Amino acid sequence: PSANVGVVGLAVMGANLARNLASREGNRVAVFNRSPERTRALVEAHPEAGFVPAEDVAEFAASLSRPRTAIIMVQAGQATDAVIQDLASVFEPGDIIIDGGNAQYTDTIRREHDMRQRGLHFVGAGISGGEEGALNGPSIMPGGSAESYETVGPIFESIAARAEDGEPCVTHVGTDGAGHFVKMVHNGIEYADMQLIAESYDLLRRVADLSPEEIADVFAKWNEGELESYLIEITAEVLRHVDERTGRPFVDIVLDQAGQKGTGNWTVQAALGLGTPISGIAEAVFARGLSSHPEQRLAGARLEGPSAKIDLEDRDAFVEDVRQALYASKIVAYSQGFDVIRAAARQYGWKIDSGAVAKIWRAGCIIRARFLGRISEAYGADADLVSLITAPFFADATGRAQASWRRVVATAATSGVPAPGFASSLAYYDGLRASRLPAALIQAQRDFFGAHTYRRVDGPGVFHTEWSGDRSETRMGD
Ligand code: NBP
Repeated sequence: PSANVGVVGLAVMGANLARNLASREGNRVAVFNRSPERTRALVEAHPEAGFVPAEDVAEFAASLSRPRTAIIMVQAGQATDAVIQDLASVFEPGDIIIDGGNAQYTDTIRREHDMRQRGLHFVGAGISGGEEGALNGPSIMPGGSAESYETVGPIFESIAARAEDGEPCVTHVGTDGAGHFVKMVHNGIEYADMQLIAESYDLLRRVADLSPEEIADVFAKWNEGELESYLIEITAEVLRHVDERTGRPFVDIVLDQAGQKGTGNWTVQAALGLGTPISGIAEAVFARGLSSHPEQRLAGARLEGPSAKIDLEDRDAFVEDVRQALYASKIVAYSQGFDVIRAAARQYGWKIDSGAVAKIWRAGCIIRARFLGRISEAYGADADLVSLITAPFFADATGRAQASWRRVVATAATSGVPAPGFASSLAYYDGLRASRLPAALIQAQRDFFGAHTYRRVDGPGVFHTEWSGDRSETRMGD
């Protein structure tokens, strides 16, 4: 056996990851793919990589030194299960199977359990950064046993993206499904981030009457400040791009229906199950949904509303308000994202270091952003932080932004431009702030129609009022 790590599944992601691995000192990479043509093509195209190719799974196993370590990069779902079973049939106790695909974390929990029964280590590793990241350095979110991380950690560190301070963007997230859960939430936050940027663009275009090119300049400028991030950067590039065929702004010739592959949806479903409000992410998923129902939108075009154009007294001030609204709403989205990670950690017994997660998102992944360093610091200062927004740095930032944020949400409403991300994030912020919520009324209604009982503000106990009788109160318990 001559290879220290192997890759199974050599489509674009697997091939790039294998090349990345092979380019790092100390790695010798075995490669295997169901259709052997793909393996041959990769080996032929990249003689410099020194790949050790295998035509079947037995040959692949024989080419790996022990403990065998193989990264699966095949289609999520059944294909992944099939490959895991194939590997498990030729691997021996102590060997490590890594799934680098976009698996559902519940599948990862099941697979880890199955493999553990067979004496094998199973690592569900979220890998972010797309094709480019796989080749040049992704952000990696592995979940699995601490023992397997001793072998897997150095391999991942060798290929991961590096943050500005040189730290590799990988950390042992937790056991079994923890890595894939965190990767899923990463994608959910990505949905929210993109939605907020899109709302900013829409308001600047339709309310402030700026051209795509002018808005590109605005985003490029924003990218020099606290909003500095990959997504803001590419937004400026997209907005500046002109369609070759028509000479029109590219953004105007793209059909306005945003697709989705499911990770945003999964994040919201998981949050619903865990009872964690991640309204910013949910609005982003729903907004893509709304965009993709042309028949409803065609019918809806008849509905009345104001014209988006309003007389702005000070356009620059409005642009700055939008920037502040974007920043504050983004803080809410990340805060909610970390809430759902922490709720899942409690549910599944994962010991997840939120600060370490924020750190590994600083480079290599789609949501890489300057302010992740601040998130990491906030959790570093207080590992039990109950809500990221309440950390001094973020409480201060949202506090400074809130007046702008309110003006933007109000302007969006009066001008008829939808801003569900901004509006719902602000409502969440005000919900957190409220000293008293109308939940009291809801609980009273629940007691009225369903005898669901209530607690009182003035002492212990659980009570029920005889709503259909004499309205006397009975103490039902403690
Ligand atoms: P695909 O998701 O398109 O899968 C193609 C690979 O799966 C090929 O190697 C194919 O083998 C193999 N495969 C299939 Br399909 N069914 C199989 C089976 N039953 N047994 C064995 N192999 C099977 O590849 P990809 O786009 O490179 O993505 C790989 C993984 O990475 C996926 O889980 C995807 O969700 C994830 N991904 C992540 C990112 C990111 O940004 N992190 C981006 C893109 C993809 P064949 O050659 O024999 O058909």
